[in-house]
Amino acid sequence: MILWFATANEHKRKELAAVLTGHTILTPADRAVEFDPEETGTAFYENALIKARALYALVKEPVIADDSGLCVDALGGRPGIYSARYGSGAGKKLDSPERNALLLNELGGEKNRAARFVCAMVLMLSEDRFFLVQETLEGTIANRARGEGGFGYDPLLYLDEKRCTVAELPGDEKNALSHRGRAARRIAALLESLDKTPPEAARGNSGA
Ligand code: ITT
Repeated sequence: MILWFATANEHKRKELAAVLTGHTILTPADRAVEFDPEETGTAFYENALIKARALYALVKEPVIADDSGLCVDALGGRPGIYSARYGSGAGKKLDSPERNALLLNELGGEKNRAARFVCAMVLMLSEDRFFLVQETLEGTIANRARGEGGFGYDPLLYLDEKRCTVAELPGDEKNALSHRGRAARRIAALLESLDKTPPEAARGNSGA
């Protein structure tokens, strides 16, 4: 199936495509579709729905959207939905290493380093028909950034069971346990179950 992915983030696209094999993933940039919706929601799922609705309105084909970020308990859940914009504003835009340095600095010597990645993912099949999942990856904030893999805050989230940060994991291992990998596998299963739904049942017509 052709699935539009409402993102400008190539890392997200790679991670999603690795799970949704057998489907064609298209992003707005692939077809020069102008797409930059304002993320005005106050929760991940709201922003995921905003992105899905905005792209569906443009392409009228099935859309997936992902809103995600890092939530740090000792920072009251920040940067959370503002993860991509953390430390930015007034014409200033930080890159990932700068955001990571800022977060480490803000957290300082805090003992409670519990944190998690969150991914809200929406599959929108029509304006009124959509599915929403939200998954997490739990860890702790490392004392320093470590690892070259992944993207964003991956060098900061340390996984006890793996004894390394997410950025130190090979890509397929990240997907096997990550917030996005988990959400994408739920969407993949959903797509498969929809494929198996006979059209009569999908129309609510049992034929009786
Ligand atoms: P789109 O809105 O175009 O999808 P974006 O990068 O702006 O791209 P978000 O608004 O969802 O996406 O912001 C997510 C930010 O959270 C992202 O830029 C990273 O900084 C961080 N993030 C999300 N998933 C991550 C992951 O798997 N590993 C590391 N950081 C992640």
